[in-house]
Amino acid sequence: MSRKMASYVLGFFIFVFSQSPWGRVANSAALPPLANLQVNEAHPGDNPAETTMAADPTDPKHFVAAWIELTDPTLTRGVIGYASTKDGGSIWRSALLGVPEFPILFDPSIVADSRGNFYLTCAAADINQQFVLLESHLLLFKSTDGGRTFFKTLDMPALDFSDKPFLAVDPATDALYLVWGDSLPGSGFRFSILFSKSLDGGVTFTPFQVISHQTGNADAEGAIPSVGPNGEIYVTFGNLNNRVWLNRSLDGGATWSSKDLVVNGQIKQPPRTLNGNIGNLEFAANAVDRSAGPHRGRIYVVWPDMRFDNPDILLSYSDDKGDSWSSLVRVNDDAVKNGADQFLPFVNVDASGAVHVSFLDRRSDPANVNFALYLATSTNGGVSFGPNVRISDGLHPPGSTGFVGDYNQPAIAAGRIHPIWADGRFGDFDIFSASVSLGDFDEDGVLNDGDLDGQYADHRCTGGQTTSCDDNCPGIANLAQTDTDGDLVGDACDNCPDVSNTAQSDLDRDGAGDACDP
Ligand SMILES: [Ca+2]
Ligand SMILES: [Ca+2]
Ligand SMILES: [Ca+2]
Ligand SMILES: [Ca+2]
Repeated sequence: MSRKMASYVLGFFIFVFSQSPWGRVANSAALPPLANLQVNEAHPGDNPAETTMAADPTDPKHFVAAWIELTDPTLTRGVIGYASTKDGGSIWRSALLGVPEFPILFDPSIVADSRGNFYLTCAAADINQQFVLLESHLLLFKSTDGGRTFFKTLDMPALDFSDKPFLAVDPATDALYLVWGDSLPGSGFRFSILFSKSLDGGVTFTPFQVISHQTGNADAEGAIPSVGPNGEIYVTFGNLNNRVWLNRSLDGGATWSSKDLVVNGQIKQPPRTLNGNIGNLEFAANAVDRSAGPHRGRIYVVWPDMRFDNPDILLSYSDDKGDSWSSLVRVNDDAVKNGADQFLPFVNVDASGAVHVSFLDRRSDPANVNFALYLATSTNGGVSFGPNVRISDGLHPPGSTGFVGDYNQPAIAAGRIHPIWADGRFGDFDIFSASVSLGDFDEDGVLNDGDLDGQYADHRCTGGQTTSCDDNCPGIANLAQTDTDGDLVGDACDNCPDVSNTAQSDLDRDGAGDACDP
């Protein structure tokens, strides 16, 4: 949430502290692959959105998620919703976290340390009925009981307005790194990026350092930290317009680059409000390869960009700690210039070095309103992405508020990725997740990389072959791998199953490929 948005969001308060009993959402015991699992407990009139999830390094089936729980239809009040699962995501137990002195909490970020403690940060604000900001703080909570309860360990007054804190942990040392936005005195209310760390499990934090160097009228917003294999700290942020920057510390946060490294300076920013009144704040995200694979240490950055005509997800990577950046990769694989919005990207790198980009996508709705969560995977270090897989179980509408959040952060553990997002399938927003096998998305027994050459979707099954080849429709179970037209796209996916069209272009997005759609 930006200050500009906050001035719109924070108004007409009648203070009500919100606290729900510990609720439970039980999903089906026998989960089909790619089942969508509700994470939140629905409260009438609520609008949860903006999600973050962390995995417990000591238990691969234990995850804790958090989101903003907007508790007023005018988006003027909110608490943090959070939930935990101990069975890999079929049963989630949720609760609300409120602080009496702050009518709205927002921008949650959650991480876990190597001992299974969870840390949750968020911004907090109070504002009067004339829309004047009375108080703004940065909060951090810790959970030592697996995400069942949280207690506050940090309550830091803002310089002006604390915005979008985000956390990272160095898994080798349990150092906790916190970044956020605020405006410095004399800056004319332009945001800078601030940094602080804790070396004692979130009990004490160092005085903040300013780590962004943008000049002129540029805001620096949307900071995301990550930690490289040798303890490097990388923080990306942008001006929410045409630039994404990176700053880094190679000494555990003591010193930072004296100037911001440009990840990309030619971004064409998608609209701030997408069709259907969906807020779209253009945050970039980053992740570092900590695997033992060939791209160990590579930094990946993703962001929304419409330079190719409409909002896409683009990626660039660096092998030299951010000094230089690769040429662009378009992550989403729908037809260029088809008018479909992709938005809210996040990137994770798994233990094998595969790169997973998740985002919201309207490619299958010609009206460009309803969306689904998609996953795009690269097994060649981000050089190219395989067939995008729809994780949502259909296209779903935005909720009544249009606030889908500014980010959705998945978690990976034990060979499975757990994307998390909000959609309005039940009317107002609810939070959903899925537990997705990284080796066999649809769990039909035909592996994504069935020929075991390390590359996803490079030798796809066809001609009756079902073994020693890569799944030809990796997001829909198709054990027979039938491919009538032999174009390497299985009939289960093929938008022209009788006409060879490997690229699957469908410019009018009606589900019939251009090759067979006169
Ligand atoms: Ca499969
Ligand atoms: Ca392969
Ligand atoms: Ca085919
Ligand atoms: Ca078509």
